Amino acid sequence: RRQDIAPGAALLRGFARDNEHDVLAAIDAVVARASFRHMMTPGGHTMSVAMTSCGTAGWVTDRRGYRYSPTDPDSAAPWPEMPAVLRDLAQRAATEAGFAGFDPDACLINRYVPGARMALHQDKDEADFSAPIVSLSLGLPATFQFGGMNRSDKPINYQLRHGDVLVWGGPSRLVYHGVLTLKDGEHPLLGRQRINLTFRKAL
Ligand code: MD3
Ligand code: FE
Repeated sequence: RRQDIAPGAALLRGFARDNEHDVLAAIDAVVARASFRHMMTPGGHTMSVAMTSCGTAGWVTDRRGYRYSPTDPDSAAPWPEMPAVLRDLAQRAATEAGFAGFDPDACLINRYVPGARMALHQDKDEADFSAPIVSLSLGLPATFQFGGMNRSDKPINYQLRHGDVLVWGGPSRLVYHGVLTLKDGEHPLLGRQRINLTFRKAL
């Protein structure tokens, strides 16, 4: 059930399969109040991945830079609360990976349609790197790239499928990572898309 892929990094295959319907309903409830949108990078490029958030803070990007915001810039309202079913899932996964006590305050929800990708990057906008990041993949499979501490380190590729959960902490917290261009396909529950949730301690 648990595959250790690097120090501090664990892959929990199919971890979210048993309550996938509750998880999807919780995501739908968030998206009903804070829609997916394509944000702009500080360099002026529109991201191919559409995003929204729930929790006390949400990750945003615009011409001013990357940051966590307590409000949705589209509505100026606070982000929707993090649904308990999602927070509990992230906490159970973190515990299984050796990070008991994980208390996420932000959940970034990424939507990929065929052709969307995420270039290699580090997640370093969070205040405290001692907390792990928990990621949940849903819908179409994707190839995830797990690199090293330098952008030039050759990444190892992993196929992520519906229900897989990854936990990144300790020495793996700041590794470069990305997602290759999503291939077309049809998922029985989600259709032609992949959704990825990342639970973070942002503040
Ligand atoms: C490794 N998302 O939102 S999740 C992101 O599938 C992001 O949407 C990808 O990278 C996605 O920032 C990958 C897996 C992941 C997330 C955070 C990490 C891997 C990580 C942080 C550190 C190391
Ligand atoms: Fe990331």
